[in-house]
Amino acid sequence: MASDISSTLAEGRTSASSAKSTRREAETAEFAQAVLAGLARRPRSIPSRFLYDAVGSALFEDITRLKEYYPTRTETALLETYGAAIARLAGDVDILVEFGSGSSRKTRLLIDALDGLDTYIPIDVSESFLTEAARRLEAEHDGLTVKPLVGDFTRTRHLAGAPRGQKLGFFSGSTIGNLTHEEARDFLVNAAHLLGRNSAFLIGVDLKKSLDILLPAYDDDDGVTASFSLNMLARINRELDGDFDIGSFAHRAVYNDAKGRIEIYLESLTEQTVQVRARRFSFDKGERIHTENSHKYSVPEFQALASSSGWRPVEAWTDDDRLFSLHLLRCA
Ligand code: SAH
Ligand code: AVI
Repeated sequence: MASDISSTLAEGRTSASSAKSTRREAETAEFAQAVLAGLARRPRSIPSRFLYDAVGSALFEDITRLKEYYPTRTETALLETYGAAIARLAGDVDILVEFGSGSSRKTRLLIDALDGLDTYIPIDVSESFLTEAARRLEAEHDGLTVKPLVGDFTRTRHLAGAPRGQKLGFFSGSTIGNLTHEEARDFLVNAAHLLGRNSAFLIGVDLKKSLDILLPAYDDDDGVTASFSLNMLARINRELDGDFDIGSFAHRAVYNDAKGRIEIYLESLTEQTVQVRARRFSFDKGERIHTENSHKYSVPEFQALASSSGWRPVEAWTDDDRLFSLHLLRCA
């Protein structure tokens, strides 16, 4: 009997670890495809989700603690102040689904405010970070089932293993701002299908503001954001047999007023040739790779986007300095 159980457990472990290595291989293949295509096109660009391997996720956590980076502490304060009101307006919730959950630190405030929550489904592309955050959260909350889903939230078409029940979506940190308006609309339309009829959705959205506040948040004095950006090149070296000289690229953050977004680039400081998976890419001095956008919205701008994407705005909360907003939406 004991050996039956242990062999079943061992088989379970084997299939779980082989699923994990298949997933890793698929992620590396996608990364390779995105990098090789992105370095060959003009302007050069690599999608921002590839910033988040284990190193990138840890660096992002460091960013959230910077004095210059106001979004995390402001959103946390909004959740502390309005958590009870959010829970009341959200109504009965059985399942909380979080997109780009990261450390799930802010989620604790929402979980504590929601009565009778049964299941938490965090979705994130950064596998080891997600697994560890989910394990910690489950250990802290008796009776809460945590079902982490590894993957790209823009391409999640069903919630594998989710029980039936009323869902609340949570998309914190203004990660929606990392999507273009078109991508954000597609994401919201898909989320409406995923979360289902009459579901609610709580989304943290960074507000438009003065460049005195905005620019340092994306280019801090200690160079943590620069390390986060440059990790894209370090990851290429680690995973794709690249030979980027990290010191000969610089992090650049600029505000594009017409598009209402911070744009982040890696700029070559010299004329140089780089090799990735045996393909050569030449850079002129000053040539850039676009790695990230971070769109900023006024409250009416975001409400208009949500309304055109299958969601009805219910309430929006902002801090007194109007740095950040939290939007509660209902599936239309
Ligand atoms: N919500 C957290 C983390 C924000 S950082 C907070 O507010 O602090 C953005 C998170 O989204 C990271 O954990 C990153 O791994 C994840 N992420 C970014 N793009 C993603 C994508 N396309 N699919 C799934 N996860 C993604
Ligand atoms: C996760 N995301 C919302 C962050 C942002 O503010 O756009 C990522 C980030 N990039 C540099 N600093 C923070």
